[in-house]
Amino acid sequence: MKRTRGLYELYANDPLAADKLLWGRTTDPLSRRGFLKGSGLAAMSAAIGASIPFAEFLPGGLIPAALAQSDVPFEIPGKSGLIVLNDRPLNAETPAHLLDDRVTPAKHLFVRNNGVPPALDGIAADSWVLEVAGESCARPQSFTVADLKSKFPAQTLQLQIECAGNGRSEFYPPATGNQWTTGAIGCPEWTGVRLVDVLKYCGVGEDAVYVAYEGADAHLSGDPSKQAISRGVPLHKAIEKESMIAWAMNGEALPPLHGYPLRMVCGGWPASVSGKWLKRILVRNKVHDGEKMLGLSYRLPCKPVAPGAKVENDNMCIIGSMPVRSLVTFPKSGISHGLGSALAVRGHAWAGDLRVAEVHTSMDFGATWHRAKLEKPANRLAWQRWSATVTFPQDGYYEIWARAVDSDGKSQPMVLPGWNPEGYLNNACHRIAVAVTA
Ligand SMILES: Nc1nc2c(c(=O)[nH]1)N[C@H]1C(S)=C(S)[C@@H](COP(=O)(O)O)O[C@H]1N2
Ligand SMILES: [Mo]
Repeated sequence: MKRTRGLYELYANDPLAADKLLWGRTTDPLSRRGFLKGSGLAAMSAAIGASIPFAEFLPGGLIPAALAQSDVPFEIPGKSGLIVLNDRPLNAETPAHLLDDRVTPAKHLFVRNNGVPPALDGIAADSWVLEVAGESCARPQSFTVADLKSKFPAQTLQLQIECAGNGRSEFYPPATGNQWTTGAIGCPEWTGVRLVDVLKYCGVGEDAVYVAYEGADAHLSGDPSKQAISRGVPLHKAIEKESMIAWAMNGEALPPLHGYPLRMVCGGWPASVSGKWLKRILVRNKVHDGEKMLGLSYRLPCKPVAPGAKVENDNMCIIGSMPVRSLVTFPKSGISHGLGSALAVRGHAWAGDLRVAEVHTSMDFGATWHRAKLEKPANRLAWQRWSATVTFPQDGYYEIWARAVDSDGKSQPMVLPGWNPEGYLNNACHRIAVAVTA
């Protein structure tokens, strides 16, 4: 079931967890005394639109009346128009028409958390320490954010990140997990240092095969011995010049939800390899075996299987580069359009480590296709803008489908790609509805 969650539902489920999620406020469950200060207080003030002089007396787990009695749809602080799929951990996706910007603004970037993010209060970028270690690291050492900025050249690149589960909601038999539709994708501009520069500085052993991350978020159970997620990439992906350790997104410090103050960004691969709240980088002498690297997580049957089949662990292969995909970001699905004029449509297309070679559109359910105009990416691993005009033969109901083809000649499937147990990599054509009026 696809559902959005409003403020009431969030608070009804677990008021103290809602407080923590929305305002970063930790509340003592017995006294209901919250500690609302710093960025948490700022977030609540911004949502209400005024400062709160007696904030220290506001009980924890209570929806501020200004929000509770408002008919304005509630928003996650810093976000606009996202659909919340889950609140613990927070997962929210972006409707396609809100991904129309060439560079995805922070307010429209999807959120995928596996655990409990570090509390916003008290994280100072200046005192944050990133450690580089692992069996195959010759000179393990630590860096502050300032060290990274002073020791290595900075670069700014536009890189797409897409959750491997994007599109999961369409698979049948269904897979458990977040029921993403099409919105777990974004392509912001990231600033930071090249991962390869930092790795070289610390010495990469000859037996190194994998580079992994650990973040500062906590496991949902609260058990400090468990990690929420700890994934990585093979050495060849880690040392690509586009793979980076970023401290800024779209020219501003990383937003707390997106990994402040440091995160990895390895564009074109499942976004789960782009570790947020980055505390440790491990140079491994074997395929990394951290949380969500093993079993069914981020793996596909090495050989295709029938829908619903049981797949043994040793027939599961780790997902690498993401498949070719596209979105129609303009117009918004469901619009009405007059028969007399051509309709301008546009969107983005991306293809993991590859380039997009062609985009085609159809307005007759895939019977005929027309090649769209396709722009070059801002840089490697950035999505590409496509645009087309569509004319309709008569009034009635139409769908516009978009289908991209990668530089190896592989096309998006029109309906669904191969089934897999966890519902990854559904890159089926995106479609929008258009009512053409006479
Ligand atoms: N530390 C940490 N890093 C993480 C995650 C997480 O839960 N914790 N989620 C991963 C997953 S599964 C995805 S899809 C992306 C989402 O990035 P975003 O929330 O910035 O859009 O972050 C990845 N990095
Ligand atoms: Mo993800």
